[in-house]
Amino acid sequence: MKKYYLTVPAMGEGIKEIIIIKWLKNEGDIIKENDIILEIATDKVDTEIHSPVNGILLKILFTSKEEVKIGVIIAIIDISKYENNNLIKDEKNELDNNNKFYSPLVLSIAKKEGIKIGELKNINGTGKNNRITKDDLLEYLKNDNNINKKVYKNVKFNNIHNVSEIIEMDRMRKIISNNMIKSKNTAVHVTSFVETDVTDIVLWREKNKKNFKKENGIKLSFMPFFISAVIKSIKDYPMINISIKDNIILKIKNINIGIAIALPDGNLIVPVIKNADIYNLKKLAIIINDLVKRAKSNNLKTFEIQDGTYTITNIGSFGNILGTPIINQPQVAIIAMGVIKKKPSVIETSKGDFIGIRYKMYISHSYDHRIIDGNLGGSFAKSVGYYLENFYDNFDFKI
Ligand code: CO6
Repeated sequence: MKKYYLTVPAMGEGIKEIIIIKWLKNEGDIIKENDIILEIATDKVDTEIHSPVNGILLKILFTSKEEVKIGVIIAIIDISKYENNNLIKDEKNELDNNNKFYSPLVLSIAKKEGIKIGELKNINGTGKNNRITKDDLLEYLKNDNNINKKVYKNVKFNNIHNVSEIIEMDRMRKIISNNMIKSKNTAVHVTSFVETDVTDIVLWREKNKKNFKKENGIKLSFMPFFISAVIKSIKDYPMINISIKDNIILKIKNINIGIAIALPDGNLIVPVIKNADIYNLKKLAIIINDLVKRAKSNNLKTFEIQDGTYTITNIGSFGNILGTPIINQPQVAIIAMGVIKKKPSVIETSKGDFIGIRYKMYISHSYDHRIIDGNLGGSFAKSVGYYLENFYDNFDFKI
């Protein structure tokens, strides 16, 4: 018998082990090259392990919820059986009485969601030979409200009569939830607020955005300006770009800026622009555009969400004026940019004060009071406001 030993692949810098979420194949199942064998989680992302070979799953060596180190063998696949053509015979097990073929992954999702095999024939398959793909099934579940057919066997509810729907948290939500609790239990969060006048940026962007789009094929949002102002402030206040380990402070050389991106499914991810200080506005705009696009289509790589040293969240995207964001551990601070709004404002001139209409924005800066006191945390926020307000003197805005 020829055996293939399936190991946990390298998952990127800093990841030494994974947790098995669940096996999508059972011992004895036919495996095709690229089939998803199991779902795994790291402390950064959930992902899947695909089979690099055709064969039959002979032995599963670890069970769900077990931690396994990178490189360790987790399953044995018998690849000689495939060569003997047993697959063709076994595939018949996956046929319904209409002789339609369903992949093990589709069957496994259907089973989980309480969809009977007979019901699968109602779904239009977009795969090869009109086969139903995982996406077809997920779309069906979304549109047809079939998600409610899922049976929650192990959950006891006290007050079920007033519940309209039961939704299980997906893995990403669970990770976010755990990270939030961990951060709140680790850092002593406090938040300082400043208001800044971003009129120059708004007017300059308005004047240039059409041309920018024409030349670069992407839009020029406010994010590159926010990031540039934060970078300048980190250079002025390097003790913001740190991390704490026990009682040790680690000053970080690189400025790696995380940006919070809201995902279509309601989750949130924070990709990181490594060494963000080497880029001008234009390059930042291009990088952000790419990260946002790939984040929203679930196409980020593990290393792209690692090693952030400071995080920006643009809560003005959804019209909020202020926020008290939670620090992304092991960082020590996070900044939230509020909505930019026109406001009546006092303008001081040599000929006296007058009221004018200005574009104003609140900045909220949450920081870990274990290590950052109000003076530093508040001054940092003020500095970001200053750089945004004095845009013409401080930005490389040649686009
Ligand atoms: N004010 C006013 N208008 C804004 C602002 C602000 N702050 N930000 C964006 N916009 C405008 C923007 O200019 C666009 O206008 P047009 O150019 O005229 O079309 C429009 O809103 C849409 O911008 P978009 O969001 O598409 O692009 P942007 O580059 O500004 O933002 C993003 C990218 C990834 C940051 C954003 O899409 C996003 O996901 N934002 C939400 C992030 C989030 O959910 N943060 C919450 C984290 S939890 O912080 C938290 C306080 C706690 C609760």
